[in-house]
Amino acid sequence: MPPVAERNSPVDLESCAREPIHLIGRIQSHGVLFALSEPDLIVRQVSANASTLLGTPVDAILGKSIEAVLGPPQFETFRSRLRSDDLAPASSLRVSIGKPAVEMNCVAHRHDGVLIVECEFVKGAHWVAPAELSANIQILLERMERATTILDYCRVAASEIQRLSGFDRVMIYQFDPEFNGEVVAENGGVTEPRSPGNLKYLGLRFPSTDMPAQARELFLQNPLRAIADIDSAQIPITPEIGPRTGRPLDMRHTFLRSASAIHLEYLRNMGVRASMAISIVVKGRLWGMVACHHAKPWHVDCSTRAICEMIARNLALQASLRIADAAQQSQVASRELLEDFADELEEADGSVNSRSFGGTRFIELFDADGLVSHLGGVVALQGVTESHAALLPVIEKLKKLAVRGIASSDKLTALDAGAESYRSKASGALYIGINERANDYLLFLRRELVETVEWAGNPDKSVNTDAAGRLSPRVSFAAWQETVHGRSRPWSEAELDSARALRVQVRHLQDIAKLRQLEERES
Ligand code: BLA
Repeated sequence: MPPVAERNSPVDLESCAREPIHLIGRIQSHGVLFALSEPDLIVRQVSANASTLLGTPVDAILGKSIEAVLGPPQFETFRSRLRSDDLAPASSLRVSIGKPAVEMNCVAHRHDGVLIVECEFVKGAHWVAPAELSANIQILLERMERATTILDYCRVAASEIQRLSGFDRVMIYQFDPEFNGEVVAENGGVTEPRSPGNLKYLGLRFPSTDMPAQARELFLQNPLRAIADIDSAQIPITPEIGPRTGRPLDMRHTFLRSASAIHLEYLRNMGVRASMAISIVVKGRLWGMVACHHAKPWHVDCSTRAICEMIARNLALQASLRIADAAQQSQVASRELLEDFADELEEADGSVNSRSFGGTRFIELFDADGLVSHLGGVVALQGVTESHAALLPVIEKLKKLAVRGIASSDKLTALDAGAESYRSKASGALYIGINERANDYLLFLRRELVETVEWAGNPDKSVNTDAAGRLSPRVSFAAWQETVHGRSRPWSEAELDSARALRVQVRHLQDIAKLRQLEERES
């Protein structure tokens, strides 16, 4: 139990995020796991259920070659796969093992100096026959070709993953910058008994605490995770500490790993018995997740899982292309504007001052509502703004936060409580520090965007702590409305890029103007 000081406090959530889920030491019961040393291929750790499957005590499996488990012909095939380094999950090996012999799909990977071999039972698993699969892929490709927006792609991916995997409900949710997720596409979802008043999750937001930082990190490394039955037995790995490594088995890349108890309780509270989650990774960051739910135990075989993973990868690729496209378009627009701006100044007297930013074109470029410019000691206000004096505390904070002159916020009240008084006029700001010594800067402002957010359950009660300090996830996922005040539309990466370009341009123009003045003085 954590020390008293750590209980009932935000530290609880941090400690949740510190749970080493990759070292959980248990697997799900629809397979067996062997951890081998190389090159001798001796079993050093094994899941306890191997004993029932093989009809031998665990001690008789440990310390022997995996050849004793696979039998000589299968062992040869297995060994040649290892030599060819062909260990991709999609290339599973069908083996027949145990007494009596059962069919299993066998997948291997290397991690932390250990060769981990996972075999899962074929019987009882949902799979798609090759003929059906090719028809499905054709339909998928046609629908993807017709999709024009990221949202279209999400919808196609959700419905095709549902069709292939057979899950009751398939959702795509997208993370915001703080890793709260909003369900943007949903298919199915009418059979879950626990959520009768809440049959749809589409449009609902889930707080970042539902999937803590270490789970997100794990999902970057291992993009697909399936839980066949949240109530099935959890099988311990034995011995717990690897005799060669001296550490618990690192299971981050395994697919049989048991899930953290708190997450199993979360799924139980949602009325979910089986789940599959696939990461959508864009530019090395989790963009979103595919979340699949089933009201009964549901196990999807590895080849079908691999296809679902491919669909999620394709979605990620489409999302990154669209994001890159949008960034390029805004880059072109800002470059053109900056070129025109430089030409006009050239034709005038060449100096940059607060009047140079008159008109609405810069406000439009940054999709802002107002602009405060402070150049050469002169303040000019355009569009919707608050007085310069009232904005000064926020400006000072942004100056301190600025990286190479740029800082932004979509919640000014978080920087200065005084911003509450003018939040309807300015709730967000983009600060461009041109010249620190001269205290020259531009401050673009955005108005408050009052938003009604529907959460899946009250986000302030996303975690409960009982008298003993034990954490548990929330029980209700019913839609819970929150009106968000004091926020503006967020500043996009492309807008921050434009801000950097504008800063470079204005500094350059100021340098030229200075040189000119010097030349004029000398001549
Ligand atoms: C894991 N939480 C997850 C995963 C998802 C979510 C997708 C990983 C996938 C999985 O193993 O199923 C969250 N699932 C969702 C959301 C939806 C969904 C948002 O279906 C919406 C539709 N969870 C909590 C709290 C904690 C917590 C309070 O609610 C901790 C204090 C922890 N979530 C938690 C942990 C994991 C997790 C530890 C990792 C589970 C594991 O893989 O061992």
